Amino acid sequence: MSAERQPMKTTASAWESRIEIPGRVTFQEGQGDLPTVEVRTPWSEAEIYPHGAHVTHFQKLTEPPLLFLSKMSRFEAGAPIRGGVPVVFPWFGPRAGQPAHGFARLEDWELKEITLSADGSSRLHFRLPDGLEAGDLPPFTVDYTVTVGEQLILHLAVTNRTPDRELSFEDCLHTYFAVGDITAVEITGLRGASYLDTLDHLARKVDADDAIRIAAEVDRVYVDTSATVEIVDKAFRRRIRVAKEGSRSTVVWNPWSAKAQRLPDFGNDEYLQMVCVESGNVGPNQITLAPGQTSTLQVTLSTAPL
Ligand code: TA6
Repeated sequence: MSAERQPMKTTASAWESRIEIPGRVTFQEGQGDLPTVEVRTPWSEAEIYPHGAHVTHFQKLTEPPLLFLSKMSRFEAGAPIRGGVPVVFPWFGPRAGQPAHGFARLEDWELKEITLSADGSSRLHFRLPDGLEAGDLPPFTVDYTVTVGEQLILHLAVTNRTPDRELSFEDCLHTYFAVGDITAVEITGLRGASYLDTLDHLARKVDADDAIRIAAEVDRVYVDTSATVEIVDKAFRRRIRVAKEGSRSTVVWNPWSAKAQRLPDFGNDEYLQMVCVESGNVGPNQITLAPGQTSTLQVTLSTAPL
């Protein structure tokens, strides 16, 4: 065991026995009596629900929360949490007779390991349970690690466990960011990129603007882009950097007022305090893995004062 890392293995039973690392990683009862893992570091704090391996909170000690979480969110088995970072797998968007954005965010993931680093950051490794009712999908493994420190680093790895079949899927870290006032936000990094406009029958368009400014519902799937995106939040005087690896799609979404009122788990005015900038591989960027192959998607979230 290197001085740098003091890996501590937790298993499901360990979960029940509440193995904790006082002051750094503790187990609490969250909303809806769902269990949560609370993480504290010298720079930040975070909260993760094994329900969906869902990061619901990340906040640097000197800033407002980085992630938006709806006050109307449900916290119950079989329902997605509204806000934070929903893990979208194995499909993105609606699917007849199936949960929107796939089943991964509805399952209870197993906390496999907690790794403490000497610098004070902590890494939590979750795994989607095997043997899920996944329709015609061949056997796969999904591992998700959340590293909490001065940054929030999310890493999703999908492995095709078959010896003879391809595995095709979409994945996305559907991140809800907290902003002070959506009308004073600019989103940069996507100029010149093509996007599918969900509000216009998925028409393919090119973003010619130097920044995205939101004054109505926006729901765009940018394709074939690995660009880093920045959210410039003039109200919170903060710049949020969304850097990604292993992702060819970026989704930008704000429901605006009419859709916000139609969402039962979303406050009517909450659209003013959030924007989704989601990193993944969706639509034409879906992933196909050969037998035994693994794909990884990593998102690094950092902030700086404006
Ligand atoms: O973020 C893009 C999107 O697909 C939007 O169309 C909207 O449906 C949003 O996801 C929220 O989806 P959800 O299933 O979490 O309500």
